[in-house]
Formats: sequence, C-alpha cells, structure tokens
Amino acid sequence: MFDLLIRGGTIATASDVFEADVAVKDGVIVQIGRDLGPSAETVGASGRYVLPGGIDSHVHISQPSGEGIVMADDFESGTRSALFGGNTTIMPFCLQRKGEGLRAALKDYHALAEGNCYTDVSFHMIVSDPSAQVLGQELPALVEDGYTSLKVFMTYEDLRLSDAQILGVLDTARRTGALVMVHCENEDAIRYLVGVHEAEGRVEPKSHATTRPIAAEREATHRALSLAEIVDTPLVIVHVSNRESMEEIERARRRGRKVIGETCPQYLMLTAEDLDGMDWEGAKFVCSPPPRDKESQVACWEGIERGVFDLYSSDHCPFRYEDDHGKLNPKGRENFRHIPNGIPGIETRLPILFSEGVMKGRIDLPRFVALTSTNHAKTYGLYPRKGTIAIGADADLAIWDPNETRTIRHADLHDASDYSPYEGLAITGWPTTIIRGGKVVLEAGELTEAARAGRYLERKRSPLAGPV
Ligand code: DUC
Ligand code: ZN
Ligand code: ZN
Repeated sequence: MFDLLIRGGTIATASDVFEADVAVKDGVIVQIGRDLGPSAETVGASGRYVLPGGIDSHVHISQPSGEGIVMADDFESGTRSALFGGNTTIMPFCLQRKGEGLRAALKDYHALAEGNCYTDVSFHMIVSDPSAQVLGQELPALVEDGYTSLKVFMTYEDLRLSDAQILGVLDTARRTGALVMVHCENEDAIRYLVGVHEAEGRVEPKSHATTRPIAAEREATHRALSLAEIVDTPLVIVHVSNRESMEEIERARRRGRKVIGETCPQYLMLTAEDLDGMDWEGAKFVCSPPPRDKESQVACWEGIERGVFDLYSSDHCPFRYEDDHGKLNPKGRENFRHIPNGIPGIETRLPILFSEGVMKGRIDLPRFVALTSTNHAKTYGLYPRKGTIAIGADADLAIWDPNETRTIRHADLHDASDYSPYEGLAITGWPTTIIRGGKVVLEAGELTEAARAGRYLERKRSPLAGPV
C-alpha cells in the first residue's frame, strides 16, 4: 500500500517527458509506471505536468541590511511565497558580519528558520570577513557539516573583498571542496560614478543603473574568473545581466575552466527604463546588477537557450516600496544611493520562465526542469535526492496546469512585500498542486496542515567543486 499516488500526469525531468503514475512511500518516490496498485491517497494529474519541485538556489530572506532598512520577508512569508510559486526547496544566504564568526551567524539564522518554513531550506554562507580563523578553521569545519557553498562580493563597501582576500577564499574552497559564488561588479568604478552623478545632482532611481554600467560587471566577471584560474578553482557567476559578461564566461570555458552561469527573471523581463518611473517608482526596480536594455534581454534569453546559463534563480531580495524601512526610507526618497538593492520574485520565477520560455517555444520542458530544479540540485550537492523524479528521490513535486492563465498582481502573491516588479504580466501555466516530502502541501490555492514542516538540508560537496 502506497502513501500517495499521483495519477495520469505527464512527467518531465531534465532529460525525458513521459506519461506515468508516481507512487510515494515514506516521503520518497518508490515506483514510476502504470497500474501501480493501491494507495492511501490519490492525486489526479491528467492533462497536467508533473515536474520536480522548483529549487531556488539564490534568495535573500531576513538578511540584515543597511541601517534602518528591513527586508520584507522572513522565513514564514518567504518560503510560503516560494511554495505558491512551485518551489519545494530554497537556498537563502546566511550573512557573516565583519568581526563575527561564521558559526555565530549560522546559529542566529537557523533560529529564524526553525519551525517557520513551508519549503525545505539550505543555506549558503556570505563571507565578508575572511580572517585566518575563518579560512583556517571555521570554513573547513562547516563544509564537513554540510555548508558546502559560499558567496563573496566584489561590490558594496561593507561586503566587498579585495582580490587578495578572494584568492584566499578560493584557495580554501579548493582545498575543502566548497563551491564559491561571486557577485561581480567593480566597486571602485561604481563609487567613482556615484560621485560624478551626485556632483551633477543626478540622484533619482535611474542613476542606479548608470552608475553600475555593463563594463563594471564585465570587468569584475573577467577578474573573478582570472582569480579562480590562478588558484585552479571552479566558480559560480551569479545574476549575470548582459552579453559581455556572458562572453567572459564562454571564453573562460574555452580555456578549460569550470564555470557555472546564473541569470534571473529581471534580466529577461526588465530594462533600465523601468528605473525611470514617475514619483520615484523606479525604486521598485533597483537591484544589482541593474536590468540593462532590450539587447541584453535578447542576450540573456540566448544564454538560457544555448546553455551559457546553467541556473535560473530569482535573487529574491525583497524590500517594501511604501515603507520607511524599505525602498522609500527617508534617505532613499532623496538619493538613489540609499535605496536598498533588491527586488521580490520568488513566487513569479517559475511561472515567468514557463510562460515566456516553454509556452512561447524558446525552451522545451526538460530544459525548463534543468534550469529551475535539476541543475540547482546538481550544482549544490543535493542531487539525486532533490531535483528529479526518480526512484529513491524525495517526493517533491509540482503539478502544473499548462492552460491556466493569470495576470500577475501583487495582491494575489504571498510574500510580505507590497509590490511585484511584474505587475500586469500575463502568464500561461501555473503550478496548482505542490507535494513536498510525499505530502500534499498546497492544493487548489490552499495550504494544507502538513505545509509548515519544511526541513533544513545538509548538503554534500558539489561534484563541481575542488580543482578544475
Ligand atoms: N546581490 C544579490 O545577490 N542580491 C541582491 C543585491 C545584490 O547585490
Ligand atoms: Zn549579488
Ligand atoms: Zn542575491
């Protein structure tokens, strides 16, 4: 007797599309086939797609931000919104503050997540203070404990690492088998341009984009890839926004480097013109790197189609708009430099790619599954437990209705922000039933009693980590 049977659907994995039933016992998939036998519970899926639950490997939740600024989502609202958008696992960042140890940061972050999650979660570290103690002892021990990935920043005064510090982190990662993600933007160039803009009185939101030009991202991407080459380490280049940075990734790959590329919905759907809204509305679109131009959108779609990008993540980093602690904080109303960087998007990530990618014929269903789930599991050490539909995998499934049409309205979403950057966008295809760990957790727009029981996931080392 199975616990759960999903009947009559069309299954898609990163490699195959086929019609079959899925049988679940004790939270894992135990059989895939036809006429599988009796089950305590059955979910009908005819006319719908049965996909691996989405894995969003780049999200920010409850992250300490600038003075007086508060991120909109905590684990409760952030994971709830993720679940409604077809995700069963998310990977937020745990930020190390300068002078603080990694363990201390993790302890606080786990306390925020504990008991509050509607999806499974697993943390990446953000290393902002790579002291001898952090690199020599804490990081290697944490990798052993299943924290097998980390992010470093090349921008932001309080987060950026010098090239020497990045080399130190990369070398430690190489020796311990951690995987390093990099935010590539040249901080000195940005600071110089901010000074020029301010001197000219150009302080509205659209200046955020012109002070962070493509060349600043391209140069930092080239530099990060060169540093990784010098110490022979693979690299994840996160949130790539434009063709020139993509070309750096492709050039590095031609030199034999292992490089994972990530892009996000904002670089497929938005442009810098969105930052030029009336009444400071452009603040709603302030994120880094900034959305670029139409040509960059075309480039990023090509990257999705051709495989420059392995990962498509939300970079959900939500701040409320009409809020003293959000986008329109007292200083942020006066000068773009004080508008917190980041936009919400955890719930709309998958529907946007399904609608604009699969339904418009740009990508097929297996590529959609790879970009939204399988590659995240493979890159970050969760595969094959997560990211596929196979015997022995966790029964994390999203059942999609390809015919459901919706218009994105923030009022219908489930995050704690007060806007969506994609308000008014027409979508075809939406996840209607979500199964996590073998339990139906979302059905007909309602969370079930089992929903708020997401688990923390320790991860294996990435198979991509270590020397190239
Ligand atoms: N980088 C991110 O990855 N997210 C939001 C802001 C930023 O700079
Ligand atoms: Zn970043
Ligand atoms: Zn981010």
